[in-house]
Amino acid sequence: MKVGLVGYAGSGKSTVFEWLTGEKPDPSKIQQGQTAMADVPDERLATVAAIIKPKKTTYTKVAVLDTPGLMADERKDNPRRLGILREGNGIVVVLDGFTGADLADQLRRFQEDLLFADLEIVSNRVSKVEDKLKKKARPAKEIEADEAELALLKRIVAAFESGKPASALGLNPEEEKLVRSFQLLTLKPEVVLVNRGDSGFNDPLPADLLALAPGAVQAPVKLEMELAQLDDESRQAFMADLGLTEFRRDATIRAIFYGVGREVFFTVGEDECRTWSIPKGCEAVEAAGCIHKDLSEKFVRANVIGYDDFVACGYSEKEAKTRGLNRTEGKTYLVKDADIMHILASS
Ligand SMILES: Nc1nc2c(ncn2[C@@H]2O[C@H](COP(=O)(O)OP(=O)(O)OP(=O)(O)O)[C@@H](O)[C@H]2O)c(=O)[nH]1
Ligand SMILES: [Mg+2]
Repeated sequence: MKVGLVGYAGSGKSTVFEWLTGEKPDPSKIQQGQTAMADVPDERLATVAAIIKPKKTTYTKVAVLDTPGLMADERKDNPRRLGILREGNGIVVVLDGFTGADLADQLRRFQEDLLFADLEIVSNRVSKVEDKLKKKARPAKEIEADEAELALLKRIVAAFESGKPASALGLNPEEEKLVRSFQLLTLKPEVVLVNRGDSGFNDPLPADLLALAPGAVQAPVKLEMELAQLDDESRQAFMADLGLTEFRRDATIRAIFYGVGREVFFTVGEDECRTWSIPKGCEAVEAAGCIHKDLSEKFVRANVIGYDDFVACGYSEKEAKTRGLNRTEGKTYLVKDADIMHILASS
């Protein structure tokens, strides 16, 4: 699971990268992009671990990719810079919220750049398919497939030309499969993060920004990193002075994780308690595959306890069984966030 930090040059992507992952970006790798991992904090897992006291507690991680900033005025090189992002599962748009630049305007322009980069890819493909269709003596089946692809590509181009992202087309699974290899940026889930300076982080986000990105979040990223260097006493004094009630890093990682459409399930035991990253609402058999490919291939059933039931049973699987709250589910069971699961596979 990988998310790419994107935005205009100097919006604070590399600062956010360090804030989220704890790793300093290597300046020599700016052009090709660089990745580091961040734990996805989960208070529920912390509570479970405090009670069960396993030997090991493991939080699922998200890979964070720092990318070179886009030029606001010179668009020509932007599609190349955005190309680095294509393999990511989601996008975090970092907006400059510390120089007073208009936030909604930045986001609008940035989304146009994403469209522009996708348009270039889809238009190239349109030309290729059109050329193929000009060739004579090809099997009817191939022609049919090319015509279907071309019709879809043209629909996508029309959406781009009217300023709509590919995600607005509501592609069906078959259509998504056809365009999957293009890794369209405007099909990827997007989270907007406003990088605030030393003030303004408690102000509500502007309504015009929220109209474009209802789930947008904000944090004083650089300030938090500076405060983290201080001893406890000075930090608390500064935070009180500044009106910063808590660090927002953990909440931001969670907002990103859930914002790009992920959820977790839990495995619990004396050896290890752990969260596993899954696509929201996936089937049990797919969730099993997130632990190990074998578990999905040889899936037999899953024993599931809903998180709230687990809490109500005093975090005891035994108690859940006694009360009949430990359910047996099959392959197609739709996993819910924080379900406690035991996957059973054939040997
Ligand atoms: N005052 C202030 N400066 C910040 C803040 N966040 C980042 N900066 C500064 O802005 C400059 C750019 O920050 P970076 O994190 O390198 O921005 P970037 O988006 O990675 O830039 P490119 O990689 O060049 O696109 C640096 O000098 C940062 O120290 C902030 O909240 N307040
Ligand atoms: Mg940078």
